[in-house]
Amino acid sequence: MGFFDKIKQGLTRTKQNMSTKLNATIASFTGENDEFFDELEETLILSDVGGEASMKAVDRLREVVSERGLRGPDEVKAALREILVDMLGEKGRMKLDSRPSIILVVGVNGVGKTTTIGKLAKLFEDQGKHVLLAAGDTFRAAAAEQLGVWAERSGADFVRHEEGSDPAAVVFDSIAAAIARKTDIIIVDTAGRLHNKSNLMNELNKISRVIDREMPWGDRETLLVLDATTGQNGLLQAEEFAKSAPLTGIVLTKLDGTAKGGIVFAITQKLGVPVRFVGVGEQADDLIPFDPEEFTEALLG
Ligand SMILES: Nc1nc2c(ncn2[C@@H]2O[C@H](COP(=O)(O)OP(=O)(O)OP(=O)(O)O)[C@@H](O)[C@H]2O)c(=O)[nH]1
Ligand SMILES: [Mg+2]
Repeated sequence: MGFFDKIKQGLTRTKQNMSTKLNATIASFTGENDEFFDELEETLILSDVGGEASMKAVDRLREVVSERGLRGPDEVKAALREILVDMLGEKGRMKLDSRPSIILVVGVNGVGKTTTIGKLAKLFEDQGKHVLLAAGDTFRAAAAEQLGVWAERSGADFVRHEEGSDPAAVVFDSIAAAIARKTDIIIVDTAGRLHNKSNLMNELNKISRVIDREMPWGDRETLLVLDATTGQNGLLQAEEFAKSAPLTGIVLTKLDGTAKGGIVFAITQKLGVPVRFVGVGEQADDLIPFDPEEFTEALLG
């Protein structure tokens, strides 16, 4: 199955919810009137696009409709599509050129960090890149085993320490091993939950400092994993995590299990951080590089 079909399938529930309502609203367009724009805004908000992003999109659409003198629903739909694509930002890619480069994966427990790392390892290994997985979640029993299984599946190297040990030391050893083995990309798994929140943030800070110190020349991405099924809640989590390390990208998981795909727009607006990947299932190839145009197309149909 191609990427586009995959994203379409992953978005089935969102489509049923959002596209149907959106298309119905757009079909009712008969010319500029406040009622139409209010209804459109409401439809977007109900589709989890978020108040701020919905208002922005509709305000822009008002401008475009009047500037270009748009008439039928088809023209309005094309304009809305353009605006939505625009809101999602550039297609962009992660900068992982140094050898090694490093991806730090953060997020609250259960959102899909370890699974995403497994999928990423497969994606990079399939591209001929050599990957090392660092078991930085030393808190939860069986976390390292779970990551080890993914390492084995994808053919990635794997560094772990004892349960309860210092994750920063795991990262230190992983960097040394990656340099010695000429590994291309290190991916660091982290705990989603510790005894309390400030412990977690301190731990992430410490890992971050080790990376600064050991590979100041290295390219680094910090990916925040958010579970799409939690909707707007994820935005609060993001703000917390952003304090511990500057985020460079979002991975939105479990899009296959939710009608809340519209949350992608709220996330990009609110955080100003691009969505890099979306997760659409539990299997190794259920991770899709995010493309604003494909996504919007899949959504609006
Ligand atoms: N349907 C679906 N399930 C997913 C996706 N990504 C992850 N999961 C499932 O979500 C559950 C939690 O995934 P993990 O990868 O263990 O989450 P985690 O963030 O590492 O959790 P902690 O280690 O406890 O912090 C697992 O059952 C995964 O299979 C996705 O894109 N779609
Ligand atoms: Mg995990």
